[in-house]
Amino acid sequence: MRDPHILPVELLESLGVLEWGYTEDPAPRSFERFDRWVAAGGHGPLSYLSDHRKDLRRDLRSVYPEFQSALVFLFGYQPAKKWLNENSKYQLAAYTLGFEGEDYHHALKRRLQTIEEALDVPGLKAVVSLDVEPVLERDLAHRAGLGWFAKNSMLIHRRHGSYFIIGSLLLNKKLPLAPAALDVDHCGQCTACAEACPTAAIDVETRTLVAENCISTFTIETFKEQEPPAGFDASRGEVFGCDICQDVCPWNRRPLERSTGVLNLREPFRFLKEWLLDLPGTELEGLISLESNRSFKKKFSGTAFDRPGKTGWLKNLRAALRPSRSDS
Ligand code: B12
Ligand code: SF4
Ligand code: SF4
Repeated sequence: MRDPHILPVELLESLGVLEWGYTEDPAPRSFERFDRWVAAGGHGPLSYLSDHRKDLRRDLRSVYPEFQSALVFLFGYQPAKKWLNENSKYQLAAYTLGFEGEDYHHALKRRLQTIEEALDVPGLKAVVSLDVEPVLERDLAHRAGLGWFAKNSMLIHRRHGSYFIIGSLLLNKKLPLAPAALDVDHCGQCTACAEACPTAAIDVETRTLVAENCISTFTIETFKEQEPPAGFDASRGEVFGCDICQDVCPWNRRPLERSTGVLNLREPFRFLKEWLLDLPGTELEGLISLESNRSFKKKFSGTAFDRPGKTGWLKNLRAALRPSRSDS
């Protein structure tokens, strides 16, 4: 953590910020790579990457015309990851529980707004970038000196690994901060992530994914009944998201060792433990079947889990609990 004059260290720590960086560069280094990936169909069913929003990613000024600089923050969720490793029957992406059970789009937006309020700069305006804006956020974090583009396609930070969400404030003014030193590759000869990916979704040459093959796409972004990607049967039974290529990454070992492993769910999200973590899978499938679409949405509203809806969840559970699995 640095420069306590711009942002107090205690405030950032209390908001779960692992590290932060600064850049004045509006243009991603990797737009051409992204463009080639889309042209080759790498985005698969993720049409929000290929429609009119694709070219908006070329320059941050198409998202925020007054852009002069950005503050980029890494919000960690290692405690939830460690807790899940030690306690869960299910394979859930840990980010889902990492922000007290609340959908990070809500929880971290508030935290970014708190940071914005703490910035004591006359005339400063800020726009939040948090996942859904047409911004190449890994590239933005890279330009802010926060890590390298790894073979599993994650942005990895040398000290903090990759279990973090990237959230940014796009600003209308420059701040008195030095430009960041850009990180270089630290994957070396390792290919553990590509070897561990059960659905062969990782292209180590381009460091991108075939999104259609990724279990995360199947379990989070696919809302209708459909077959899982080939190889899913060899996975660990992921019911929502997938952390396999991060779990095997050596850069995540130390950050997890340093972490507390405490799962902190606040009201009204405590029911998540009872529903998702304590029940055997077949009972969960039965419970979800009994809910109407509307009551399912209502129950999970405000969490990460309402995105695929009831149909999407039943599809996930059926795929994950096929007879070959023993974890139900
Ligand atoms: C679409 C999307 C997905 C898709 C596609 C993922 C993918 N890898 O492309 C799916 C649904 C599969 C997905 C899954 C996940 N996602 Co996602 N996703 C996004 C989203 C919305 C866009 C990503 C995108 O544009 N992908 C297209 C690829 C081509 O672009 P890219 O990922 O930026 O990759 C660039 C670099 O790899 C670079 N590059 C590669 N090699 C080199 C070499 C050099 C020299 C250079 C300069 C550049 C370079 O070029 C690429 C193009 O810019 C971002 C949020 C955002 N707005 O950016 C979150 C985001 C990438 N996701 C995130 C997370 C947490 C996940 C999951 C871990 C969730 C889970 N547990 O299930 C998984 C991880 C899967 C994985 N291994 O990537 C985080 C990643 C944080 C991090 N540490 O990197 C993000 C940034 C959200 C956030 N705000 O924090 N995701
Ligand atoms: S998230 Fe899972 S399915 Fe997707 S690339 Fe990583 S290991 Fe493969
Ligand atoms: S597992 Fe190895 S190759 Fe994959 S991202 Fe981590 S260090 Fe890089």
